[in-house]
Amino acid sequence: MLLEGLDLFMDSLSKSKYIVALTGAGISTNAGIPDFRGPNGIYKRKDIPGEKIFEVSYFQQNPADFYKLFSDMVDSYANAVPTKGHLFLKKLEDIGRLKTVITQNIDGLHQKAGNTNVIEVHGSFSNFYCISCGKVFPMSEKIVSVIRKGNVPVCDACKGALKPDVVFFGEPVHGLEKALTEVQRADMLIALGTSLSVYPVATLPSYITDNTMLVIINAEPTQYDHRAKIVLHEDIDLIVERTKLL
Ligand code: CNA
Repeated sequence: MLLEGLDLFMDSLSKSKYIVALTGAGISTNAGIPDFRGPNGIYKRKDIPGEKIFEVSYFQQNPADFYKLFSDMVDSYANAVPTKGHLFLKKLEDIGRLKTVITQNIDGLHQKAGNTNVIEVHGSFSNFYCISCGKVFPMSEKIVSVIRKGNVPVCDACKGALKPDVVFFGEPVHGLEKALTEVQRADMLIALGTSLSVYPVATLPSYITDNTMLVIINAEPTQYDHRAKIVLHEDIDLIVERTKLL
């Protein structure tokens, strides 16, 4: 079954002209960044109050709680290198087939891999802003070292807490309209490493046209598996290695 799916995937890749990738935390787990909902995801940790920690209203009242959690993860974000999954998408762009990456990830690894058209619907860690006066600060070694020590980075102008420019629950996502247009232009939509359970991004696969082939590569089942032409429940890096495109 897996081999059949792989053969069809490889054959379809070579015929597609407008591939769009929709990625999630699972494409970065092999880079050492834990996902949320996978078997080793952050939500499985007993010391973390689940999704609450990523709610914007909770952050505004308790920024220290977020940074306590993030202190032991900041280096994995700052030092991460792209996985084979990221390099595969770069290769698909280089050979003219992949046009856009829509990512829920905030780790910047698609850009590090060299993809040029990346829509970061949930923002990224490349910038921080002050929740009191709005001043923007690019991610820097100074900010990383404050976070690494378990402290809250603060604004040099007003001493307000800095928040990463990452979309928390309760905040609007970025670039959704452009993402939707790209999904509707695609002749192949590949969802990689996403549980497809965080809205509104999780609605995107429902907008594919009749001419779009939906491919899902994810370790666990998703709500869209029944609508996909190809479903590969496997490690992304193992799959992309077998395509021999790398
Ligand atoms: P999720 O809900 O945690 O789902 C990840 C999915 O990937 C799970 O179904 C896993 O089974 C699967 N998975 C994990 N590793 C692999 C692998 N190597 N091969 C195949 N499948 C794998 O994450 P989503 O992205 O769907 O949820 C959206 C959230 C997660 C967004 O708000 C992100 O900002 C947030 N997030 C991002 C990162 C990151 O930037 N790397 C890390 C953690 C969470």
